[in-house]
Amino acid sequence: MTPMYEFEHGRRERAFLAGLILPGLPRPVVEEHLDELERLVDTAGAEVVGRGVQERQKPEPATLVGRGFLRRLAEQCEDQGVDSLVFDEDLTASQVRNIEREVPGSVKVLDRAAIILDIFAQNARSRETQTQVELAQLSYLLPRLTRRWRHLSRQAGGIGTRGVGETQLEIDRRLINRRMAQLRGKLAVIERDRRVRRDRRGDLPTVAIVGYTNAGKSSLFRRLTRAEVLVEDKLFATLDPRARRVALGEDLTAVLTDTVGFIRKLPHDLVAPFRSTLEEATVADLVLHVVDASHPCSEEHLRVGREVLDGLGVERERTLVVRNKIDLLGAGYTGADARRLRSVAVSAVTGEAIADLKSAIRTILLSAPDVAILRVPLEEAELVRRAVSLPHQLARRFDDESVELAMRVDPKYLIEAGLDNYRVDHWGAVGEEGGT
Ligand SMILES: Nc1nc2c(ncn2[C@@H]2O[C@H](COP(=O)(O)OP(=O)(O)OP(=O)(O)O)[C@@H](O)[C@H]2O)c(=O)[nH]1
Ligand SMILES: [Mg+2]
Repeated sequence: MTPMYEFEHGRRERAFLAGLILPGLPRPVVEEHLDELERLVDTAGAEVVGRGVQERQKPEPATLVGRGFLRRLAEQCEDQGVDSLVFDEDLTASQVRNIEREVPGSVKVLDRAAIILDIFAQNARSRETQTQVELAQLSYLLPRLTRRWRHLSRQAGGIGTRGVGETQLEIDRRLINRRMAQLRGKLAVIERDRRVRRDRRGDLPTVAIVGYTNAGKSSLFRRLTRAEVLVEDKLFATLDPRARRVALGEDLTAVLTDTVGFIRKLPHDLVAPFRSTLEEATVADLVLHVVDASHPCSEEHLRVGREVLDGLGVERERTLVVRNKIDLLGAGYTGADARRLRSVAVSAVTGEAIADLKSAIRTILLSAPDVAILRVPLEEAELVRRAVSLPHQLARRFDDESVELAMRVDPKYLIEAGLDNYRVDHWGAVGEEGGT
């Protein structure tokens, strides 16, 4: 896949950004969104030379922004030698066509989704991610291809050439559809392999790290597992999910997964191929929803993440919010947020409160509704033998008098084994609190 932005003679492409202020969407918020778009464009490899915002009651159906404003944008493009005009809103196929007519012929008209796809294409490493990205690109391209061909055939003179254009269009569409079917087939195979791999992890509990792009997911993954993974001050640095074991004290090990980041206005056809990546979150015993607490839009980031998780069917009870980057918050930060329900405040970079996070993860994993905790006196040798041979054990530890076990087990097996009376409420009755 060729990146959208190419360097010719060391010159960076020049981009101009455009946004819309609508009722309920005040200017500071729109400016924040454009800041984010600027980071996206920069990550994609182009230089942002300016931006313009228009205030309107509602979007103009044909061109998104008003005619007069569009003319001013066109002038800016002309004056500043702009290569691409990037809108923060999603553009429909016909909006792109209408805007293209108003701006200089050399200017590409793009939207946020096009930029995100471009970054994805540049950052995809594994076969699976490359397949997903290509699929997303083609489904983005398909409706726009229609438009471009119509556009071209009209330029070539309408009557006479129209048929040619349409024929070519049909061929291209057929090719793209065939390619998309192939890619879907390939993904089905890859996904099955992944499921098999996941099953081999056995009974270890799984924890998935999700959150807005650049929140510090990979940093946290690295901090918790001591694995060397790519951490970059870039959007969508991580596209390929990776899993690794993490010790949560001496008696409990979990499998931790790092995942692709979320972003606002991520179009759905783009998300679909990534669902399988995020499937790690849907099957995880616990989802760590990481947010950059130092970011001015951290609440919006949380909301976007929450919406994606809701869409994936991840219940709130299975989520722990991790407010990251607290080292960047001023001295006035008291840590009060940390006591909010199901939320922990940490710094992945300094390591502050990472031990608290680990013990919160432990507590949640071991107190899940489907986990039973047993404490059996060692002198009951037969019961101990039965208890330790039950399947799906998560954690186990001893002291001189008893053994403590945490397992996912149907209560009826405990009754059958005569172990029901040995259930206790909490993990940690034996010996001292596990070293975290
Ligand atoms: N000061 C500070 N910086 C952090 C912290 N955690 C992460 N960062 C920085 O934030 C940037 C993004 O970190 P990553 O770990 O790559 O973020 P990510 O969520 O994996 O990002 P994507 O994979 O791109 O979605 C990097 O520059 C990190 O060094 C933190 O606790 N404190
Ligand atoms: Mg990452």
